[in-house]
Amino acid sequence: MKKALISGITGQDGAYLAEYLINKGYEVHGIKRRTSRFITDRVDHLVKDHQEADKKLILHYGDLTDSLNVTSILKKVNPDEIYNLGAMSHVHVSFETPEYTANTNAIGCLRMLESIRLLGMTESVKYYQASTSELYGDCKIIPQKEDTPFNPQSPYAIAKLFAFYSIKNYRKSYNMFASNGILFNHESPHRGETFVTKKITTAAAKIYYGIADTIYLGNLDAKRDWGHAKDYVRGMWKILQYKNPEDFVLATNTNFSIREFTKLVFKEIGVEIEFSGKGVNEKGIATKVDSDCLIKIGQEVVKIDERYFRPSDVNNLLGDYSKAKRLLGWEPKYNIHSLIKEMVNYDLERFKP
Ligand code: NAP
Ligand code: F7E
Repeated sequence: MKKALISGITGQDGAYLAEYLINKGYEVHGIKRRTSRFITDRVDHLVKDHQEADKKLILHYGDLTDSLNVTSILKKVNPDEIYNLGAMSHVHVSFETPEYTANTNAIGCLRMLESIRLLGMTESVKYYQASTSELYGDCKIIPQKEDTPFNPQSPYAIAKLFAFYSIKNYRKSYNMFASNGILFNHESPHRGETFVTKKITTAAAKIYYGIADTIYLGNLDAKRDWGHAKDYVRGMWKILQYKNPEDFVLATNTNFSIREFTKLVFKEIGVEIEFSGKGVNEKGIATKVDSDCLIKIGQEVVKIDERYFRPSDVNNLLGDYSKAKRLLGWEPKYNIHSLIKEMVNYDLERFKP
């Protein structure tokens, strides 16, 4: 039985990947952080199904900022595949916690690579690094693919740049099977609630039931290439099954602005909204209501709060996944409409009175 080690197993991608690998017959080990409350809700169903009965999921306490801990887990588990998904993954928060972000996202990756080397595992282990479309940053070339130059715009992206090149360096210097997945934004019902898509679907459901009146957002002009996390964890696995360690873009080849995404979400709950005004005075107003919800025509359902603007933002990300399609046979199964439908239905059910 193959063994996989996932850092960040309690996060969105870690949970989907653990389920995917268990279904493929892997024994899955995950690193969870010590916290004062339980944070394993995304994997609790797997723990219940697989920890007691056949021990296909084993969780270890750990932290990517702790070298001895990383080395000790690697030694204990001796995995065939490592998926390094652990990160301080919020771009806006990284401006407030740049040192911690670099320690986790940049040096955390280096700690893993160096532990693999010192433990003599370079020949036996395959390593996946969670790289990101944020590396392209303020990029004038559209769409972006594997050879598009990087221009990172946040402490998050700069830390991920260090990790990206560390992978290339260890691959070349020590002949390690280490690959970067350059993943564009991917979402799901289990996305963290401070990311914009989940924030919007959550708010739309609350406004639908009259639990809230308005959602406050920041930059509505930014465009993102949004896919579904389920498709992307399948891509991560495929990247490690390829004959050579290489870097791959996973994306949907389409993008939408935050404003367009918001309109699509409200349309899904039967409400048309129109935007008017400029900058911090822009508002999204309900103009047509086709469902039983408590939203009224003329209601200001979207307003701007400048707290959500970033010191520097990334405005136009659009991926080109043709390399992954050609070499891995990977393509996304979800599009923006099926993604939004699933997220909205989940949140409507969650807040149903
Ligand atoms: P997420 O939901 O925020 O999950 C991040 C995971 O990392 C959580 O399990 C978190 O633990 C863990 N973590 C944070 N700091 C850590 C530390 N110091 N030591 C060990 N673990 C730590 O993120 P995600 O959306 O699943 O993303 C997974 C990875 O892909 C991340 O590396 C992210 O940067 C990258 N990525 C994401 C996207 C995307 O659109 N989702 C796109 C490109 C790349 P807690 O649960 O304890 O907080
Ligand atoms: O922001 C704008 C915001 O926080 C998207 C992470 O998974 O994907 C994610 O990073 C856009 C930005 O994701 C709000 O300014 C407007 O332009 O959902 P987000 P992100 O920054 O793209 C990449 C690929 C990763 O690697 C990261 O780990 O939406 N925006 N208003 C807002 N964003 C938030 N969060 N909240 C708002 O109110």
